Amino acid sequence: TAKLSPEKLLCQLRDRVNVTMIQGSDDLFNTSAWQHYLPRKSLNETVGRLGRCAVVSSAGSLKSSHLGPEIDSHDTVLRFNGAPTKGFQDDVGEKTTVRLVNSQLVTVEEQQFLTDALYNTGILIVWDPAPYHADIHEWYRKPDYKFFENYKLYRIKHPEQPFYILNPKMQWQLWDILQENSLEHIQPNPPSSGMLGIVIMMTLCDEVHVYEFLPSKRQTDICHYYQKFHDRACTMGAYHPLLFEKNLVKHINQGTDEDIYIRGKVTLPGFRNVHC
Ligand code: NCC
Repeated sequence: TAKLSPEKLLCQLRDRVNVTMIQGSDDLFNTSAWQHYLPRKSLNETVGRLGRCAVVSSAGSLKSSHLGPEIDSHDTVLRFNGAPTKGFQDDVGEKTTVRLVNSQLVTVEEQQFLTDALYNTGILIVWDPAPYHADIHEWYRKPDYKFFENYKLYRIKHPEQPFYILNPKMQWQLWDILQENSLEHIQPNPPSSGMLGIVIMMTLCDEVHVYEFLPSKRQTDICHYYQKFHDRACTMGAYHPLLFEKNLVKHINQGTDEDIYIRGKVTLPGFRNVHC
């Protein structure tokens, strides 16, 4: 269904999606108050150049996958939102280098973001569903969730842990490419954390392996590997354009169909290994 060749699509992603974190020099964040809270080092300075990276979706199909050792063999592992490792090491591994969380998780009291020790490992990145191509002023005034206060509270509690705010322009640059490469009209909601995490890692790593974003033979209606909750929309999408994201990732996969079927595994090049 995609309109561009895989090679051209990779070039579009590399050249049009700017993965940046909010910095103390950005408009509205260049106040002494904000500069005090934002990490002093850039994400690039913090992580350096990454080699083999794993992105672990939260899908129920990770259950009984025994992918843990394979996932942990990567230099860097990205996980999402409240996805745990404790008690699930055999299927998802135990290494967490980066955790990408949405602004709802950071904001909503019941999620216990400020108190659950799960979040105290690795580098944190939070993103918020900003209005379509909103400038930073509009977004700052009207974030989808008012996560700024909890961001600051977390930073006070854990000043040494790197914690970044994803620049919201990225999600719509990526959405535009998803839309251009789909025959259908896509709902104007931002890509899922999963898709954002994949592209973030493509900017940082030499090679990216993604687990159970494209479902394997273990595909199930169980939403998460760590919960009993059933909902097909978790895999197919409702709010997020998940189906379109998955079609695009399938199109640029450099691994085999067998790897998808057996391991739920996709292989993607880091952007520094994409030559246009
Ligand atoms: O469920 P969620 O996502 O945290 O999952 C992380 C990413 O894994 C991929 N996934 C997940 C389940 C599944 N069966 N198949 C998958 O492919 C997706 O790429 C997904 O992005 C999110 O994207 O941030 C999301 O967050 C949850 C929820 O807010 C958090 O888990 C915090 O509790 C959303 N669920 C609800 O709001 C009820 C979900 O829609 C999207």
